[in-house]
Amino acid sequence: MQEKLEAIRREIEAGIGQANSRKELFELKMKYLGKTGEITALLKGMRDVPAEERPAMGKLVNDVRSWAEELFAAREEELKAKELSEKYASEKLDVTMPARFVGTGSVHPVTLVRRELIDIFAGMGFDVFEGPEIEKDYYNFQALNIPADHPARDMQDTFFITGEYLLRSQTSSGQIRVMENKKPPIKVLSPGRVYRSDSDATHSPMFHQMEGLVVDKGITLNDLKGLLDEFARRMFNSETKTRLRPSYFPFTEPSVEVDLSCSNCGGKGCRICKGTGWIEVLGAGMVNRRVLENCGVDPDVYTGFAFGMGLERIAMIKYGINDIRLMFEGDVRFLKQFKD
Ligand code: 2NM
Repeated sequence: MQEKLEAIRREIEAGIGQANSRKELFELKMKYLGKTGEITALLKGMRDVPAEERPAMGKLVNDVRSWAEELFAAREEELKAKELSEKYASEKLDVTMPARFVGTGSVHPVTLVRRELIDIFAGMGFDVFEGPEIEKDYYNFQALNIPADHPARDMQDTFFITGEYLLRSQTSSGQIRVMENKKPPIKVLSPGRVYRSDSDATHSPMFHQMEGLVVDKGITLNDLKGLLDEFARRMFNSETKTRLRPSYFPFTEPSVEVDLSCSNCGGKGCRICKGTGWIEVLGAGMVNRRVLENCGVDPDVYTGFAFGMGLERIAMIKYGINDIRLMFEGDVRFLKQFKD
């Protein structure tokens, strides 16, 4: 028995240094101290030892078992510390390393223009209302006094979905909804996507508009002119002038085209304004009394003005972009030139 115990001691002493992971150590421990381990077997064998020898023999085996348990526990601690320090070494972080570049993207020019316009008009007391893009013929045309034989109502110009529904060709359709639902005073701005069957360097089948509408007692064309002057100064620079030219829209009477003095050359004439010193930027006018009537607003009590502009066009003027298609192609080399 003594010899057997000595052999076990030597085996454990030799093996424990070889166990280089906690898993290997556990396996070795089980070989001696596990349920079917060699030391466990010797303890179980005590039953067959004569009673008078049992205490002395039991002590010998128990001593080896305690010795082994302590040895395994000590080695376990050693390996734990070793594994932890290896883990720390492999996860070491050099906080002085240069950071990886994170691309931040940029804001689309149309978004920049929309935000700026909303800022300017909200500062003048306008609410923002965005109507539906899929609109009824009634709101897009009929209510706006656009007659049945008007060219805009042609399938060649407007995307019809059914006989009754279409993709709105102007955001004024949403303003009709505002006038139907709210009593004046009304001061509303309607930004949004509009659709027209048209495509070349200056026209896109989908583009963005921003229309404004003011209705109250005693509103005149002079109020429109004053508002546009202020808008021009805020959007471009304090020297920017406005010029109204007579025009025609079915939904306004009188109607005007609004030119702004060229902010690029200050009105002297350049590439941007094609030498004229003026750039046509928006359409406007006094809301036609038939449109007011259609919305339940009494034209003998209330008057109003409205204006509309294309955001892509404003962006083209402001940033000197010569082809509208650049704004829909998503080419990052183009887009990243615009920053907040
Ligand atoms: C324009 C030009 C002139 C306009 C008219 C209306 C409404 F709903 F009041 F009738 N909203 N917007 C209008 C007037 C739009 O865009 C070139």
